[in-house]
Amino acid sequence: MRITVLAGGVGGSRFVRGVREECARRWPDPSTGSGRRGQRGTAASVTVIVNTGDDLWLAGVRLMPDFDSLLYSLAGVNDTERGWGRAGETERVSAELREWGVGWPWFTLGDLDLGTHLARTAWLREGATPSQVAERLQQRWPLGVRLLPATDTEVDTYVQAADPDAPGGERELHFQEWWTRYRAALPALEFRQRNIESARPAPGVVEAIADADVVLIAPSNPVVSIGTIVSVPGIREALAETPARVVGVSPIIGGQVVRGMADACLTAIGVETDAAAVARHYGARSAGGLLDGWLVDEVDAASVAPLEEAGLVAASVPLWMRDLDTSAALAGAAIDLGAETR
Ligand code: FO1
Repeated sequence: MRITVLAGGVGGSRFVRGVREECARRWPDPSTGSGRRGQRGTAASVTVIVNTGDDLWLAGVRLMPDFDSLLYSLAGVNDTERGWGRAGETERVSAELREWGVGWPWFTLGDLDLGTHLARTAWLREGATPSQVAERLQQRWPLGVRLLPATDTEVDTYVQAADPDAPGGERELHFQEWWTRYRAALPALEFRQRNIESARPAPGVVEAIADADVVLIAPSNPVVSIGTIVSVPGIREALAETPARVVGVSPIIGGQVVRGMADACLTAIGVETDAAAVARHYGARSAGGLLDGWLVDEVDAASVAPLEEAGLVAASVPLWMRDLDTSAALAGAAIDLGAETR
């Protein structure tokens, strides 16, 4: 079984942990038994195409927040409370940087996390591509899945936002500033990924989509996470052409975002914060869109019938990923919906 997942950071990490667990239960790898941290191996192969639109240069180092969230979470070294960064983190270097006026005072670079950014930046400076760096970072922990940055081109997302204090009433700021400094409170007018027109899928991305048995779209931000991945020229085309079924999971439950700022992003592009509206935004593959199947929460069960009329195979299941079991059950439902749409 070959499963390819399109994912962003925090929601993506929980979902991918569920996919890994469900694969280990359904298709155990008889040769591995119980690995480090009790992680079981699987005979299935799972590839995750990771959003790179949240990436940035800060204080001289390259940050890849969604990649790192997946890396730390799958390795079991993540801060589960905050949802990003390393467990047991300290912030001594960040405090020094603040004293020097380097970086952003509202943006914390943890000491352990900075080790990752320094290693990544050193390898980039030596000439490695982001996907080669990603491969090296994954050698440290047995993740049980392969993480691929969507593109090696820097496609950092900038937000055109309304700001009454700015000349002309609006200004452009990096997505991370818009989110971590203003908590999305400056109304977003537009999201722009730099260099996106000239970006190319990273090595292995198109193949992972073309050769998959099922492609899953994680319950990640439809605009700045999944939207960025499918805006890389060549990825949408690969999704259109793959013989695999493409199944998405709604990041919206009962008209609310599960976490993050997807509601502010959806509003900016004129899409309602609603599970069915996100499905219609992605569109049915039969009508030139991305999806064959779509999972909504049980509270959104009323949208299943209209979505099926719009050409999707839809189902309602519990979407809250409270723990590994509920994440694995959700992943299993998505895999099953992929088989059903065949
Ligand atoms: N999120 C915050 O809310 N505040 C921070 O200071 C912060 C620092 C940070 C450093 C490294 C990293 O990889 C992620 C970090 N995040 C922080 C999370 C990040 O801003 C976002 O939640 C994601 O990019 C959105 O998916």
